[in-house]
Amino acid sequence: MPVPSSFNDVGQDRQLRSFVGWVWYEREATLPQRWTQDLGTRVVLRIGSAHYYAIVWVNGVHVAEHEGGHLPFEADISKLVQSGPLASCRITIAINNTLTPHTLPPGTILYQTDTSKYPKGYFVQNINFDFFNYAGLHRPVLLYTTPTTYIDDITVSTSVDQDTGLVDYQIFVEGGEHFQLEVRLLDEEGKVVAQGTGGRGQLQVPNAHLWWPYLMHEHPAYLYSLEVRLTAQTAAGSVSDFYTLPVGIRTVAVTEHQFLINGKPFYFHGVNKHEDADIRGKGFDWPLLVKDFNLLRWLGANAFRTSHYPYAEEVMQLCDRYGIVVIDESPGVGIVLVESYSNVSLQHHLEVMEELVRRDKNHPAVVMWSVANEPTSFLKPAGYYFKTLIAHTKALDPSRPVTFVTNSNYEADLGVPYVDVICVNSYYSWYHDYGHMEVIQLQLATQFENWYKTYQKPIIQSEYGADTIAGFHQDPPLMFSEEYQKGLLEQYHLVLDQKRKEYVVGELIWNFADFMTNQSPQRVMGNKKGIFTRQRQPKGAAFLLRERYWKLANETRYPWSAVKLQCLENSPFTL
Ligand code: BDP
Repeated sequence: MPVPSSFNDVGQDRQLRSFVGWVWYEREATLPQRWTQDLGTRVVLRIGSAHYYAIVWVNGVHVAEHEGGHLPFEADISKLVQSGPLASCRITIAINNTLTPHTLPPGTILYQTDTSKYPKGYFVQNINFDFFNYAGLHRPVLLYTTPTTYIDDITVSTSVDQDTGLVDYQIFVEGGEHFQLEVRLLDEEGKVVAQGTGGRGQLQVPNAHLWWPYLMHEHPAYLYSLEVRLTAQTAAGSVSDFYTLPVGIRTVAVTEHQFLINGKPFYFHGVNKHEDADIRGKGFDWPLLVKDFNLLRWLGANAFRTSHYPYAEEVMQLCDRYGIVVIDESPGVGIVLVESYSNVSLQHHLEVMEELVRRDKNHPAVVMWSVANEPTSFLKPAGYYFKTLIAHTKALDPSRPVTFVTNSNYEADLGVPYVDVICVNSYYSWYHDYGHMEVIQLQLATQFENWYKTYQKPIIQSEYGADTIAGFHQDPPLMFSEEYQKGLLEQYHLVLDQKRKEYVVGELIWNFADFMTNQSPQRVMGNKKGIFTRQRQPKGAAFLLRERYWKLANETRYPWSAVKLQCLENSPFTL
């Protein structure tokens, strides 16, 4: 089985495609001698993503267990690989993809006991989310080393005082008490612009280049490098550890009707994505990732939401580098049953937010956390659940706003009182009044007005769209044709163009690309609401959005020149 990849689509075995239960991965690695002989070296096994519950052994010894499919975990395996003459290391990972009401995402196992219809022991995995439940080792599994005293974590937060950028840092060292820390901040030319010593402090950068989103500034996504050097005195002598962290200096703030980046109004015009592609499923793949970023830049998209779970770290790194703003979402999707609001579920959700914030806190591209998508937030226990979850996330990271994405009625929603920005999904003339595009404007305007009059908070249209089979044409438009998708989006845009002058701060299309789902009578080999096909080829709507996003970029950019941005091949703002 290749790693990284989902195991579902690489074989010809129908049972494996829909398998629910334990799968086993095993691999032998031969380690360099220094790793196994030098007791000043710490050897770590890091698993980028294992869907969903994982148990890990090294040379037959249990080293780690982890719940949740989308975030990394590690085990210090030094003792195991340094205990004998054996230089090899057998890594065994058992993974179980079963979802229960207390996992994230939640699910249920349904046993069918009617023996006239089903064989003995027959069960199915039920889920309340609309993407295929791919499983396996989706991201790289790595072995790496550090000294025994090492830099365990760094937290950076930035602010701006007039023209001076302020970089507050905190460095966490593990494995020893006797050490010195040196910190340097370098600009893009490699020039040292500030330096410090010790585990925490503030670096001041006069005339700082701010990190701006794509298309908002002439030089978007400016990244400094924070170099952290640790020198430690250990039993094995003096050792050093060194880490470089890209740092973008920027601020984020929310007012009653605006989302501000560096004090300027920011309008999200972008997409919702999925980690999904032919054959590899949710497996990480560089060519696919770079293609997606080229498409985003072609489109003039300045943002996306990691619907409906945390994406690979490499994705976040590219967002930092290209200035694509991210709403970073937890795997809290399909929280529907009342059992999924229990203390057990809440406790797990709090831990997932801790893992997510720890992993992504230093990315300038991340401007907001989303703790969930379309929960049944009108159920009674949802109020306490979201209050606690959002407060916890804010305590973990006071620098970013927090939201969850709702599709509940504005009067019934018990979670929205706690969010900073209201994110609303709606599918007018798709799941309701199908075929009737003429009702969209009225219904959408009413939606925005109701939410705003109740809460006076900025609103993002966090999903809207229509299933479209590439190559289906019909005029006047009928559902599933490319014309219908375009027509529906145009109706939304008419209202968005009015409301963005008031309090609507963003629009994210559902979805960037077609993606696989469970089989059902509503799905034709997956969800077809992509503006690109699953193979990343444009449908007609992609050209419509491209024109719109570049137009929006021209209207909303931070004015640095009179030159109009153009989505032409020779423009400096194209690829
Ligand atoms: C929304 C969900 C999204 C679905 C979409 C759809 O948030 O995951 O894929 O609807 O039905 O409700 O296409």
